[in-house]
Amino acid sequence: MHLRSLDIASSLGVHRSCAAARHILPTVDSVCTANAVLRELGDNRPPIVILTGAGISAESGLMTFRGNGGLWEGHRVEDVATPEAFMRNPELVHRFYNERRSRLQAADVEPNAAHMALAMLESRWPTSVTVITQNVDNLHERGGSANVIHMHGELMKIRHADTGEVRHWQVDCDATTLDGRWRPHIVWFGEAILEPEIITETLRAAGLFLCIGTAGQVYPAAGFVHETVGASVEFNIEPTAITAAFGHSLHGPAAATLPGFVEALMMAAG
Ligand code: BJW
Repeated sequence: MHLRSLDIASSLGVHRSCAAARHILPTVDSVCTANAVLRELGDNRPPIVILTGAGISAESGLMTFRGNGGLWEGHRVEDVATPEAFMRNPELVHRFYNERRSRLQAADVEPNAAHMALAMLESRWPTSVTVITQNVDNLHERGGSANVIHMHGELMKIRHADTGEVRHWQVDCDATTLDGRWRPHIVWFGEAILEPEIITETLRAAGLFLCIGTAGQVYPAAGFVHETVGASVEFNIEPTAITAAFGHSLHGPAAATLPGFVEALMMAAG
């Protein structure tokens, strides 16, 4: 193990070699990976961009899309989350989002240790930290992150189908809401993602790309790893469709793997 790895590992209470402790202390892998990334960065502390997906919110009690059969009331997400599905059956699509909006406001749904770790990183890293999330929940903001781009929209907002006006919305929405022309503020398949120019600029400026809890099956997000240069780490409970594109992978629940990784980065940042 590199000398600096030993320093950071022991100060975090990790005393075994990375290989020996891999199956005993999950945080050892996190610290080893952070140290490998720090070696790649050298003395640089470049802007960090973080792509998150449904997996980061799984431990907060929100369902992922493609796990457990990936079905919602017998529908694939691809069949519910399209403009055509909304035109065909607005009640079904509104119900899909109403149930998720309601669930997001349940007392037991709270940001987890992974959301908190990213907020801490943003407050301590010497250059910018940007979260680009595919998630429509608000757990990054509730966890303390301020620099968040919601590329697929937000559950707690609705949008006017004709004017594009966006409003904060906490209760159910359906064809009788206001003037009856409101839809979830969500990017469905076949629709353009939000903030594409800012996302492209942010990816180009980054020197470290972290990708957390996404299956890597939905584009353009799944291609972001190819738009960055520099170090990259994927955090997921299992290998994904895009694992091979990353310099490093950490397998395990994000709430277990991310805090130790972030802690080691922050210690190096001083
Ligand atoms: C854990 C964990 C734990 C579990 N810890 N990990 C190129 C090639 C082919 C197709 C396309 C292409 N480019 C575009 C397309 C078409 C399409 C697309 O990608 N189709 C695919 C099916 C192939 N893309 C689009 O249509 C996009 N728009 C677009 O490209 O527009 C072009 C355009 C330009 C200009 C004008 C007009 C058009 C839009 C995509 C919109 C996606 N929308 C959805 C639903 C809406 C939001 C919502 O309801 O919430 O977004 S689909 C759904 O998938 C949702 C998610 O944000 C998205 C990604 O899912 P995610 O996050 O990866 O979740 P899961 O469940 O799949 O995976 C969870 C992962 O977590 C797993 O890997 C687990 O292992 C892991 N995990 N617990 C760590 N504790």
